[in-house]
Amino acid sequence: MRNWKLAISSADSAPATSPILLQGTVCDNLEKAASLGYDAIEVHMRETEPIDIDIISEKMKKHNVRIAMVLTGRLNTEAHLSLMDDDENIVRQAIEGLKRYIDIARQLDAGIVIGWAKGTIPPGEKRELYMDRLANHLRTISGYGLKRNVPINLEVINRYETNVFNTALETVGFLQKYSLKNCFVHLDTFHMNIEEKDMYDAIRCCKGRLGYFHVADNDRNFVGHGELNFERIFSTLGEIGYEGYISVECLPIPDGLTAAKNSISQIKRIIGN
Ligand code: LER
Ligand code: MN
Repeated sequence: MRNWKLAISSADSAPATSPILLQGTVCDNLEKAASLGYDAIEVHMRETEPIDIDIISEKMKKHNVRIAMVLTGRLNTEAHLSLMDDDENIVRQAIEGLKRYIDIARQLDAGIVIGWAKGTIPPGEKRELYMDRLANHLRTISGYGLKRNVPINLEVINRYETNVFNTALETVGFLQKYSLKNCFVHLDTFHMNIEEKDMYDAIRCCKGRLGYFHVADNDRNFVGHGELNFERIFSTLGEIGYEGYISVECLPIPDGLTAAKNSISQIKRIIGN
């Protein structure tokens, strides 16, 4: 199969209920990821966090490991900002925050992921109005990213966490309808297992638009723990010519290190590198 690069989720710290496997400084997590055989980390962080690009770049070079994505969820969970909010001031701050994430990602040669920071549609409200608003703001952000060579990946997340972009088809349809450039679909097998009628067709419908791929088993434990058919999942990714990262984002059960080791050994067994 393809020679995909493998990434692993990381943050400075995270509760045990979050699908974060490495905890510590970016430098420490880069080193840990490399020693576990991963090619990259994805970093969950705040856009206001100071980072020392020179030291991080040196670490990346030394261990031949990269930063795949900067994740923006904390803009919503901690700062309560989102792109679909009714309050223009909140939206303005959300856009500024996302631009700051793009500035960080540019320096790290990474992309960004937007999941919860897009926000949700309040119950009973007119959906189209909010989707138009979201598209409008994503156009601003993706244009800012395009000038800086930073792609924007929209994560498809299950209905219990959000009410926008729950399926691959919905997300592809949105990108097509609004002709958004520099925006890609980000799938996650945990969410797909909840929402998609057929996971393989869901991957197929993202052909040419898939920018990032999270893996966890059906119970969000490490790859190989549950019932998902990763042979078929990876072969479908190959079929559509996906060339991005495969990133392990699963629960740290029994602990982060064991889940990281188990996942990578299963993935390498299947993809054969
Ligand atoms: C983030 O990548 C994700 O998948 C969400 O469910 C937040 O945990
Ligand atoms: Mn995910």
